[in-house]
Amino acid sequence: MKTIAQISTPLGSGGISIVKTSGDKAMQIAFNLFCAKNLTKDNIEPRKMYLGKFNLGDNAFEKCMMVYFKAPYSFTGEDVVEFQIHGGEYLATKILQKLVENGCELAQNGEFSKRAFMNGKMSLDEAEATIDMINATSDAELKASSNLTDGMLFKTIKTIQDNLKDCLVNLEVSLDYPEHDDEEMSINQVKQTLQNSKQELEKLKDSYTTGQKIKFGITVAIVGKPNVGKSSLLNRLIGEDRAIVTEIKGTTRDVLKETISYKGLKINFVDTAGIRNSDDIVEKIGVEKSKQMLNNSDIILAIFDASEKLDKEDEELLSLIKDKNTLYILNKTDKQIVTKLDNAILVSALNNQNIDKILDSILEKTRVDKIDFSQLYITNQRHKIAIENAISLIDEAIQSTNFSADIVDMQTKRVWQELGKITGESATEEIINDIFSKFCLGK
Ligand SMILES: Nc1nc2c(ncn2[C@@H]2O[C@H](COP(=O)(O)OP(=O)(O)OP(=O)(O)O)[C@@H](O)[C@H]2O)c(=O)[nH]1
Ligand SMILES: [Mg+2]
Repeated sequence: MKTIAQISTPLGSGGISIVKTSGDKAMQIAFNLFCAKNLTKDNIEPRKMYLGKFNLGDNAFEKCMMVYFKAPYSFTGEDVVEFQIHGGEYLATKILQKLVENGCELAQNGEFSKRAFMNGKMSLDEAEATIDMINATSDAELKASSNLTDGMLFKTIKTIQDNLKDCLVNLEVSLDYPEHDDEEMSINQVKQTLQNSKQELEKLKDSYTTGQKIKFGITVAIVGKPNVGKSSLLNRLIGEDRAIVTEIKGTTRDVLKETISYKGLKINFVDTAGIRNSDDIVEKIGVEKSKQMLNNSDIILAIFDASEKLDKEDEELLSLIKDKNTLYILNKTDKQIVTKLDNAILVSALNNQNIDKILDSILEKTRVDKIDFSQLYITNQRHKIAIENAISLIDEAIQSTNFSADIVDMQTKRVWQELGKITGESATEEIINDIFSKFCLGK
C-alpha cells in the first residue's frame, strides 16, 4: 500500500498545522527530512513528541514537533508520522511538497479514515458518525454522534448478528447430523432469535424520527395574516434583524429560513408571507408557499394580533391549522388586548417579551426536551434503510420456519448480510467509496 500524506488542519494561518503521513514508508521518509538530537530510527519511541528540524531545502528549516505511531496502534492501523508545525498555509504546503518529493503520495479525501476502516480500526457506521461529529452544529448532534462514534450502533448490530449466527450453527448441526440433534428445536430457536432481533431493530428504526430532529432540527413555520408581526417575531426568535419589517401589509413575499441552536437543539424557523387573498401575482405565490409550509413543518407558530378582534382571515387560518401541531401566539400585547384565544402565549415582539416562552414551548411540544442522550438514535438514512430491509427479511425468515430448515438457514443469512451493510462487513466498494469521499482532505 502506498504511503500517503496530507495536511490535516484547515488551510490558513493559525497556531499550528498538522501534516500527516501513513504507510510502510512513513518512518523512512520522515527520517529523510526530519532530525532531532540523538534520534534514530532504532531509538524512536512511538507516541512521543520530538522537537527537531524539518529540512525545507536551500538551507531552510522548520523547527517543529514530530510524533510516530507504530502500526497497528495508529488511527489508520499503519505506521503513521505526524508533524506539528507552525500554522502557516505556505509552510504546510511546503512540508507536504517535501514529503511528496520523498515518496509520499497525496491522500484523497477521507483516505486516512478509509484505511482505518479497511484495517478494522473502525466500522463503517462509526466512520459515518465521525463525519456527523465534524459537521455538527448543536450539542444534541454532538451527543448523538458521540454515541455512534463510540460504537453503540456497531455493538447493537454485532450482538444481533452474533445471536443469529449462534443459532444458525445449531441449525446447521441438526441439518448435518439429523440423528444427533432435533431439527424442530433448532428451528424454534432460530424463530425466537429472529423475533427478538426484530424487536431490537424496530426500536432502532423508531429512534430515527428523533434522530432526524437531532440532526436536522425542528422546523417551525411562522404563519398568520399580514401585519400580525411574523417577521418581527422571527427577528426576536433568532436574535438578529434578518427579515424586513414594515407597517405595510404583504411585506414578506417569500419564505425565509433561519436556524438557531437553543438549549443544545437546532430550531429552523421559517418566516412566511401573510396568508390572505391577493391579486398580486408575486404575493399569491408567496401565500401558496406559506400554505405548503403548513404541511412541511414539525410545528406551526400561528400568530394573531392581540390588539385587534379576530377577523375572517384569522378564522380561515384557524380552520387551516386546526388538526396540526400548533402553538398559538397573541402578539402586540404591549397594546390594549382585545382578543382572547385559548392556550395562546401572550408576547410582544416589539418589547421582546415572552420570546423564551415560545422557544421552550416549541421544545416541549415537539418532545425534544425529553431526549435521553444515553440512548442510541439512528440519524443516518442509509442505516435506517438497511434496518428496514433487515426487518422485512426477518419477516420472510420467520415465515420460512414453516418450511424446511435449509430455507430458514438461507433466509436468516440474508438478514445477517443486510445488517453487515451497516457496519461495513458486507457493504459494496461503491458504498464505501461514496462514504469516504464525503470526508474532508487530511481526515
Ligand atoms: N405594537 C407592536 N407592534 C408590532 C409588534 N410586532 C410587530 N409590530 C409592528 O407590526 C407591523 C408589521 O410587522 P411585521 O413583522 O412586518 O408583520 P408580518 O406579519 O411579518 O407582516 P407581513 O410580512 O406583511 O405578512 C410593523 O409595523 C411592526 O413594527 C408588537 O409586538 N407590538
Ligand atoms: Mg413579514
